[in-house]
Formats: sequence, C-alpha cells, structure tokens
Amino acid sequence: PQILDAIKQASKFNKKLLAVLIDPEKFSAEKYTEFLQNIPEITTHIFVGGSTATTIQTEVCVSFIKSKTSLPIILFPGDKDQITEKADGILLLSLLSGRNPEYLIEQHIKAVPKLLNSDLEIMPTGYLLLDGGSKSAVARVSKTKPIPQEEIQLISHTALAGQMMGKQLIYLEAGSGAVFPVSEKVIAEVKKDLKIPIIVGGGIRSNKQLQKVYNAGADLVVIGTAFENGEFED
Ligand code: 1GP
Repeated sequence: PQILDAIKQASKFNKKLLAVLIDPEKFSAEKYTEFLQNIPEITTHIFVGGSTATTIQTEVCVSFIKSKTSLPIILFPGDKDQITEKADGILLLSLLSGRNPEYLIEQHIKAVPKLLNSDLEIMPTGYLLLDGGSKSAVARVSKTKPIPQEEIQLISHTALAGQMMGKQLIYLEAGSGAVFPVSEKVIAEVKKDLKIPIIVGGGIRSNKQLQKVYNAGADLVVIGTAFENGEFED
C-alpha cells in the first residue's frame, strides 16, 4: 500500500501533506490546464470527487489530470458511481458521524464489483462531517446531521471508534465552502489519542488557516473551493 504508507510515514515524521480537491462536475479541460500549472508547489496529492458527479465525469477528469501531473490521484467519492480504475487510490469513506446505513455500509457493498479486481489502492477511511456553519452538500446528499464542533468528546470518540474498527485514516470534514473550518481545538483533541493520520478539509482559504490546522495536528489538509476560485490567500 504505497500511498497509505507514504501518508503514515509523513505523519510519523511530522511532514505535512496537502491535497488539492477537484470536483469532476466543475471540471473542464480549458479551465484546468492552467489550474494544474498553478497549484502550489507544496501539493502532494490530487483528490477527485464531489457529491453528485457521474462515472463519465469522473473518468474524464481523472484521465486529464493524469496526463498533466505525476502526483498521486486519489478518489474521494460521493458514491459508488465515482469509482474509476484510472485513479491511483481511493478513500473508501464510511460516514461515521451519520446514522444513514447507505453511507455506512450500503454504498460499499455496491462498490464491490468495481473494486474486487481493481488495482486501486483502497484506503479505509472514517469520515466525520462536522458543523462548518453552512448547510453542506454532504449533509444534504447523505441526509445526515453534522456533529456540532462543541461536542468534542463525541467527535474524538467517533474517530477512536473508527480506528478501533480498523480504519486507516480519519477525515474531519467541515463541508466544502464551510464558513469556519474544523477548529484547532477539535483537531488537537482528536489527535491526542489517535494513532492513525488525520485528514482535515472544508473552508480553508488562507495560508494562515492552513498553518493553524497543521499545527493543531492535521497530517493532510484538503483544499478545494479556495484554489478553484483562485481565492487562496498566501
Ligand atoms: C470538501 O474538505 C473538502 O470535501 C474541501 O473543502 O472546498 O471548502 O476547500 P473546500
């Protein structure tokens, strides 16, 4: 498991990672040629996924990115339709903050025919949707409620339960375009007892915020909207 091992190694040696998230629904070759040339030098991964993209949209998007960069391309799928062999790996997300069986186990069963003989590196990931101050697409599509960020113990215990069940990564998500990102307090508390790497995303728009999130304990940060709109503050 090359990609996961590299993330674990980075976490162990406190080397911070950055993923640029591309939503296949918003993708166009014209727009993204320049985009990919201008992604920050510190970028280590490309994530591809959205709440409602189709298989074709995802395939076109991944093939294009592959022709432009050698960074690992990791699927961050909203559902089983967003799985394509053309990527290098997949975050197999279980929405542990929610109580909708569709996103805890059903989608995963439906994904088996695609994943069974695939070369994609599968990374079991506990996915926690936290309240980021605006109604997120994840909440709408999954019909689940985000956990309020004040509920620190619930968040931390949910992440630890994920680790105990064998997840290899924990993703703290404030929702794409969140008004406020996952707080440093939440990240630090989750980090305390967790032994697996932490991914943090949602609403990070500046280098200052990025550094805060890293310092609080995030191993890999995901940024979509701010890069997509060219609004990231250096
Ligand atoms: C969303 O965590 C990611 O799933 C990234 O969010 O688009 O707000 O950067 P942004």
